[in-house]
Amino acid sequence: MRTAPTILHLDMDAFYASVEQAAKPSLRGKAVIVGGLGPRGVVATASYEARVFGVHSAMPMAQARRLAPNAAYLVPRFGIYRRISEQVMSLLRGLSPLVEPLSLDEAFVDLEAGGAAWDEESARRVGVKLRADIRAVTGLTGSVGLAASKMLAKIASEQAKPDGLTLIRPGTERALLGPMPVRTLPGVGPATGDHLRRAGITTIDEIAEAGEDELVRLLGKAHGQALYAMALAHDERPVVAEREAKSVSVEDTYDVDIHDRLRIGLEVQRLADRCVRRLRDAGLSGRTIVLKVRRYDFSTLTRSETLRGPTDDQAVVREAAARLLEPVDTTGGVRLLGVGVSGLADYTQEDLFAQAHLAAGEATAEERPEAEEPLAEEQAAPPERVWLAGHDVRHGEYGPGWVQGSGLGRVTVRFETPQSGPGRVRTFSVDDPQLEPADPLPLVLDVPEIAERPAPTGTGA
Ligand code: TTP
Ligand code: MG
Ligand code: MG
Repeated sequence: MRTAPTILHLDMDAFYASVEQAAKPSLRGKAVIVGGLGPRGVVATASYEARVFGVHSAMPMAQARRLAPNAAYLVPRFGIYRRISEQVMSLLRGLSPLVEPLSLDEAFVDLEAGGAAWDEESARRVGVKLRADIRAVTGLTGSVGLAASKMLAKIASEQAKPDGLTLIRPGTERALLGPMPVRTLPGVGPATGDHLRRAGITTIDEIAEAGEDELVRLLGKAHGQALYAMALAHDERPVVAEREAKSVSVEDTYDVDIHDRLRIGLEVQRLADRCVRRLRDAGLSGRTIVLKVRRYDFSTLTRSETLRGPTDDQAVVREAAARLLEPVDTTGGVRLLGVGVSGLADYTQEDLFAQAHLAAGEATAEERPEAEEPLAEEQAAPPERVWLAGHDVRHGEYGPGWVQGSGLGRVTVRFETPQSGPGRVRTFSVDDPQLEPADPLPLVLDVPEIAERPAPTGTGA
């Protein structure tokens, strides 16, 4: 392991909710909940003001409404989140060629590889400047963790939240980790956590005390050994630059449309197997299983399911693909079938134990409904005049605003912009000809130029 805290982990604070607060002045400092608002919707995220009420990601929306009835409830605006994510990632790439994004709002950066930092002091300086640059460019806050390994850098940024920076001095890792709950370690989700607790292990120190043999006995060889190493703060995983391939997929077009349901099912299994082979050949695993079906009339449908953690297990991919096929209507015949895996990783980051059970056939696969953006293809654009809460509109007379709510033939709009003060609400008929959907407005008007990668700093310093 390196001796300087030069691995940086960045994670934006309450990302979707913070974007909404920056865009909508009337929501700043307020409880804001973003997610699916339908009957089966789940919370994508909640502003820190809403977390006080116990609302958190992945909670059913109905439960959130009970906990925080007065919060603002908004539908995600993926387009603007993606745009801001690109701004943030480009700032990170200014620091080092080794940037490993984990999601829209999160990435590891190897500061040593870029020559941007080589010791504690230079690393802290880079982290402080990065946070200031992110604020200047996006108007938002992100938290930074600095440590000598990925695992600890991520734990550090979590500790820094919200709007902070934490640096873990090399040499202090064991003492810091010891009293923390086992769930802090990557690879320990609810299932593994429960399993360990039943064995009397609740803290990371207790993992270390139990010893490697006991961990292997409890969790199996691979998981037991990995967890024991992490409990001792051993983590040698390198920061891996963004992969070219974001997904691995295979598909087949059939000369004659297939009608037979059984045959379609068999084809999907075969494609799943081929896809897993490709995945393994590339040394990858992935979290999201995607099924693609093109029907006789060329209408194409993609459905996806996101697992708790990355997999390269044939049985898991087969099962997920079969589940995805189940509700698809194929009566008119099928022209093309495809199976893919995206959300790629080169290690299993999430709940390893749950994953093992899944592989063993216990159906604990979990869709992450509405949390992820639907796949691009054939998720038909929403009809023009659906007024989703939080989405942007423009009124011929009153200008730009956003939908605060709609129902009973009415839509209420709050007229404000990222640069205005809190605005006023007006109500219109849903088919008011003056009202139309609009593009999101930029959060920051004069985005400052941030210097490219710093000039080589010389290693003698
Ligand atoms: P996170 O970084 O996990 O959470 P966050 O940025 O909202 O809050 P924190 O300050 O704790 O980092 O996720 C980033 C975004 O991803 C989040 O704003 C919304 C989305 N998301 C989902 O859609 N579903 C989920 O279950 C989670 C965890 C996140
Ligand atoms: Mg975040
Ligand atoms: Mg994140």
